[in-house]
Amino acid sequence: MNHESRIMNHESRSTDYESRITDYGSPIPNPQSLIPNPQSPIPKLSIIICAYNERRTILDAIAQAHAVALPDGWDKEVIVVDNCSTDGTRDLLETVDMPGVRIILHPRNLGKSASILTGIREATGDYFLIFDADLEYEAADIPRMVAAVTPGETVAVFGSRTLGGRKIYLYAQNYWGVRFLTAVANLLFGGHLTDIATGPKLARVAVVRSLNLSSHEFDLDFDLPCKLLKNGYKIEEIAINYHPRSVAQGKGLAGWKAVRTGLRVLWIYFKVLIGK
Ligand SMILES: Nc1nc2c(ncn2[C@@H]2O[C@H](COP(=O)(O)OP(=O)(O)OP(=O)(O)O)[C@@H](O)[C@H]2O)c(=O)[nH]1
Ligand SMILES: [Mg+2]
Repeated sequence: MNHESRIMNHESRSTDYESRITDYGSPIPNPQSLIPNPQSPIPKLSIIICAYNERRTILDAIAQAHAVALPDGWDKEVIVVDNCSTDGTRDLLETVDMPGVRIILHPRNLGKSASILTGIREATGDYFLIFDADLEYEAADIPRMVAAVTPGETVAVFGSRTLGGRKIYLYAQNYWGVRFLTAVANLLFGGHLTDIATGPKLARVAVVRSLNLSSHEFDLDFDLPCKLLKNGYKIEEIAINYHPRSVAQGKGLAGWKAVRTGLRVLWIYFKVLIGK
């Protein structure tokens, strides 16, 4: 495959791109990306891999997502969004040449939410699934999540790390923090979630494009479930595996940063509650 068609460097058309990033819901230059196979009887999954300085795992993550065998009748594509990595991840991405794998390069670091929004905008699938590049989650769980989808009916399936009473966190602070934030969201928006902060979130592209989601830092991970619930959509959950990395291995969400994130999440809930 031609290299240029595989790797989309948005620097070259940054005006288009940045306006799409900051102004979700505005006219999108690529109209095809708005219509996820409306006539196709075959449902398609867009696996979105967001990466920021993931040199250690990025190639494995892409290979695993590419190799995933979905349930019968499902098609798939892989969209990798590099968030302006500076650790050599980009050099590795230059070497990726697999059918059905697209690489998108952000011109500067825009936060994880913006990367997910880029993936959703570029998706040609009916559903998308977020798969973290640091391999804290397992690609083997992707077909199990897809198996829970009834195409056209299901809106969202989240992978839960705590369903069934499991405690597979390394740090108690993270476990209780997520339990607390999940309980507050359920209370405010009428959900029955067990793990709002989970990485692997699968949802219907057309529905999510209509939600006007925040592109700030990690907001989308919380903004998405709150807005789905507030709009009356059901979120299903299935138990998934999780291999949390330690602070020594690069875990960012620990200590005061985790506390600050928790407070920000409560602020996101408040904004969704008052309709912002
Ligand atoms: N931290 C961070 N991650 C990003 C960014 N853009 C994309 N990502 C990717 O988003 C995914 C989740 O980010 P993580 O930093 O692992 O978030 P997390 O799992 O909640 O936190 P950790 O405990 O640090 O693993 C990873 O694959 C990142 O590479 C960014 O701007 N910052
Ligand atoms: Mg992680």
